[in-house]
Amino acid sequence: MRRALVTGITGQDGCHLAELLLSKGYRVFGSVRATGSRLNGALADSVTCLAVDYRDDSCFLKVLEEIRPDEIYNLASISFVPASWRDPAMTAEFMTVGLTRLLEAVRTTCPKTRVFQASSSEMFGKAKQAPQSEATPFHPRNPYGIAKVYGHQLAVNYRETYGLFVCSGILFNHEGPRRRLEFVTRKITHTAARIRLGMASELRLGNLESRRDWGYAGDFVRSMWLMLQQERADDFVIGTGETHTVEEFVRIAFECLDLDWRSYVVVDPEFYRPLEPELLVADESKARRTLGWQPEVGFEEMVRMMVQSDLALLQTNPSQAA
Ligand code: GDR
Repeated sequence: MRRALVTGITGQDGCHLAELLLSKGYRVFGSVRATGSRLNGALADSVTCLAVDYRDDSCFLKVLEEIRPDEIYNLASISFVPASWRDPAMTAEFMTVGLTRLLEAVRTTCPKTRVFQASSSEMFGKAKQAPQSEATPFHPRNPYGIAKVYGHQLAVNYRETYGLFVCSGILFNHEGPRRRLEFVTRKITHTAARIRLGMASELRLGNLESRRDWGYAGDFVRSMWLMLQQERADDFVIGTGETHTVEEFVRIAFECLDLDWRSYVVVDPEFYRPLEPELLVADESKARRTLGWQPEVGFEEMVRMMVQSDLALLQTNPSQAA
């Protein structure tokens, strides 16, 4: 039985990936912060969770010696971009030192283990060209993007220096019903559902003109697995190649609920960002060509899925209304 370790297993991608790996017959281990969250529901019974303190030099050594994984998916990260400005030092420590300890442990304990590193389109930031491919230079615009560049380059260096099988997926935005409420997509679908049910009266948002290349998280974790099944380790941009504005997302979400968004949306400067990236849009042609990967869930289908899921969640469990 193949064994996989997923760091950040309690996040959106961690849950999707654990389900995919279990469906393929893997034994799945997940690392969680010592004092952090736990898995709920069906996954809690099928995944073995191990507490890892990233501040401890030998944290991954013990875990890797114990479980000897065939594959490691490093998804643990700060994920909310504005939070990286609130605590840039912690962002740097967690995202760069944590990965360094992981790769050192792989190098010394199980150098044949294959590693996936979750890189981000935020690394492109003030990109000089659109769409962005694996060859586009990085120009991050926040501590999150800077830390992701460090991680990305470190992964490339462990591959080139030590011959480790390390792949980076340069992931554009990916969403779904498991997205946390602070991200704009889930904030929209959850609040729209609350408005429909009479639990809220308005939706306060920042820049409605912001554009993103939004894909479905379930599609993205498939690309992670595919990368680790190739003969050669490499880096791949993963996205849909299409962009939409926040306003388009809002309009479709409210239409799903027979509501006119203009009656409920309030633009609030509190949610504006001081610096936005330039137009971020994926050139994912290498992933399509080499991995045979393509997104299966389209933009509108994903918005509808998220709205329906929030409506059902709030109807069965109104305590989720806050
Ligand atoms: P992002 O996602 O920063 O792109 O990072 P987010 O959903 O937070 O923002 C997307 C865009 O929406 C605009 N926006 C708002 N955003 C939030 N959160 N709240 C609002 O009220 C709001 N109003 C408008 C933002 O300005 C922005 O332009 C995500 C994360 O998953 C990262 O971890 C990942 O690396 C990148 O995607 C790729």
